[in-house]
Amino acid sequence: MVKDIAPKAGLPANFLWGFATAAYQIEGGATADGRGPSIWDTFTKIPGKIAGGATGDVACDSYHRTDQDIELLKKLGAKVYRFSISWSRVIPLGGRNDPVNEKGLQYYVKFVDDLLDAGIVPFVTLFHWDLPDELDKRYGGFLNKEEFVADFANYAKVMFTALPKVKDWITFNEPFCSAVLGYNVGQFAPGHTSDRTKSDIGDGSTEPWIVGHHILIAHGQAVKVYREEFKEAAGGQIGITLNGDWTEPWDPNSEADREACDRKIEFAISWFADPVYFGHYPESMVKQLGDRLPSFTEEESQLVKGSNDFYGMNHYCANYIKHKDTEADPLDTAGNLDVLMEDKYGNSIGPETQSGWLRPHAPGFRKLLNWLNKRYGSPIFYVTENGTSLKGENDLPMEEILEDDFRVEYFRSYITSMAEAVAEDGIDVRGYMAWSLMDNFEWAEGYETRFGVTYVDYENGQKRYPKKSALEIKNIFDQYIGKV
Ligand code: PNW
Repeated sequence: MVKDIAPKAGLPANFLWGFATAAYQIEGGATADGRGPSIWDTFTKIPGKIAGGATGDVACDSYHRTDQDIELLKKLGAKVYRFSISWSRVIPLGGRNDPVNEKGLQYYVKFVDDLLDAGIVPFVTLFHWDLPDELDKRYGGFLNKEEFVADFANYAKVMFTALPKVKDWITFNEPFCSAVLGYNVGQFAPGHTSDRTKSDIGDGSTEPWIVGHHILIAHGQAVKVYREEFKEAAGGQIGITLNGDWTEPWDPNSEADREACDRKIEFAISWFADPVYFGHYPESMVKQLGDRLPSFTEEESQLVKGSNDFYGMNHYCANYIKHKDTEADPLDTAGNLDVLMEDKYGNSIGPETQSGWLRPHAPGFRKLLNWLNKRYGSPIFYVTENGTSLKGENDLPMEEILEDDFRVEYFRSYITSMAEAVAEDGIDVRGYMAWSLMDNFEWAEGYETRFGVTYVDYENGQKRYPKKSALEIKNIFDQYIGKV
């Protein structure tokens, strides 16, 4: 008789784990010390765009509370902290001929020093969606290849120069979201869409592909600058962070649904990862999008190909995928398929959360790591985000919010799935950053959706209170670290 053997789970002794945030979501200090507006400062002021009319003007006030954030990280046992730089805090107008704001720059210099003094590794994202507003107004932001690429590369160089002690750099966070949510759905800044009831600017059938293309080239250019001028001296590494969920077929017996599962991952992840690893777009996208998908010149292809020292992986959930038999709509960005929460037999992919798109399904984490590992030739992985919201959490009294057992279970199951991928499948995952260190400005959902392991009391001076999950993560990692 064959006994069921539970998969091994374990992580290497030097595994880096900790928490992640992003500048616009936590910093506040919107006009402090000469910071200029980003497209999110502008977008949040448009009535009806953000739940509750919220903005990031104050957020968690981390601009003035770095000491509290570092104390919190120490208390939770974090070894690494992923945060992002507000480009318009450092270069208020954003461009390569615009002045650098020394005070804004010094905020990050001191923060990195303080983190290092506390024994915490700074993992720095250069761009987490907050483009300087002036660049959007001046030349159309991401849509203008020459200007955008040159300005991003200049900004990246300013940061590489100012922060020589940082060894871990992410160029862009989730370019998929900037491109699709910002230029097709219109739910994110700058709010372009073909839906004229929502905005009178944009063409959702072409702009997202152009934006994604230019972000890839800007990423490649920043990596080139880093490798030529900084990498060796810093002993550092650089990569891009991509978001993507696991997919299961709506009908497991349908070949078309199974193919659609791969196509969905290609449209979400390989859109960026194929150029970064292979220098060209996936065949499935070329086939569906035709001329609407830009193409790389030979020089651009060479610039982008091989531009990851590591793969930055943001991962939250899974979906069922159903192939569509009709011809693809020009506004489609998913791969001509339906994304569903239930399969053909009515099985749910996972329990509901506060986020309509997010249903936990932990086995998908190990499966997606394997999918990526195979396609991209066993890269080094850092999980740069993973976490969950809780249905109705914001309506509970604080004492109940602090007992977030659902989130504890989410982290336990997801971290276990990752530790199985490492111990059983030999995947080289070197770090994990939970989203998020604390409740914060959750983009279009404002402050109504909480992703933090720490409760932030927005009514009473943004005071921070660790939830149960904040303290449990350490126990979960203690169980696995050193076991491979
Ligand atoms: C990530 N979706 O974004 C971001 O990197 C974070 O800034 C954000 O707070 C976090 O996930 C939680 O939402 C996503 O609609 C936003 O599929 C939306 C989606 C996916 C990722």
